[in-house]
Amino acid sequence: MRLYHNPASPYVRKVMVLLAETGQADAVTLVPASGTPVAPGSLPVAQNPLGKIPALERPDGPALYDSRVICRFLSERAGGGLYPPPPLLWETLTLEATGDGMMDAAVLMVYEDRVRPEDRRLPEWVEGQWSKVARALDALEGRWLAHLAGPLDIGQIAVACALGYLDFRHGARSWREGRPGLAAWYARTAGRDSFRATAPAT
Ligand code: 99T
Repeated sequence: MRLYHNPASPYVRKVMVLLAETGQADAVTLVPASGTPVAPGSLPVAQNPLGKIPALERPDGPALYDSRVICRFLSERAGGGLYPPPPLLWETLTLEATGDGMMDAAVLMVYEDRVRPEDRRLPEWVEGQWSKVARALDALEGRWLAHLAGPLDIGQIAVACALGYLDFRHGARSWREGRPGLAAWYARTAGRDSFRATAPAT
């Protein structure tokens, strides 16, 4: 299988962590890809009409895209494990959506800086994106720590990749302040081999 990949992408990192955690790292060849909505560059537009990474080419079916789909496919391929049965599944998928949504907002903030000319940027819009991240961080600290303390699942992987991305691109926002439980959980999780091996270079 071929995985369209960029080490800066937290969505790609979800897939890479899952591959490592399920012993499938050797099952994929990485294909470097980069670009933005205004300059798609080497993004896999033929494999994913949305022009986003990750995308996964497989020998026996059409390419898969969106980290949620790819992660679920690869987890099934390895015999499951990172998706508990219902009813805990619904909580786990909601946690994954929380991590992914934090990434979405954080990536839009980066694109605003990288893609939009300075005189056309809207600071309120950027702060609105950060408000989403901040509310999600507060929810994680306030109501998700018990779930985070349980066995590793796809929700935890998504949240840890989102927090790693905040450190990588938004370090000045100091997300740990006032969130000691989340910070401690992240320190433990980021120490796993799968996260250490996939950390974006700063
Ligand atoms: O939006 C684009 O045109 C290109 N962007 C991407 O491919 C980003 C890379 S993160 N990926 C996604 O937005 C995937 C989202 C999807 N829902 C999923 O796979 O879960 C780049 C971050 C950076 O460079 O800082």
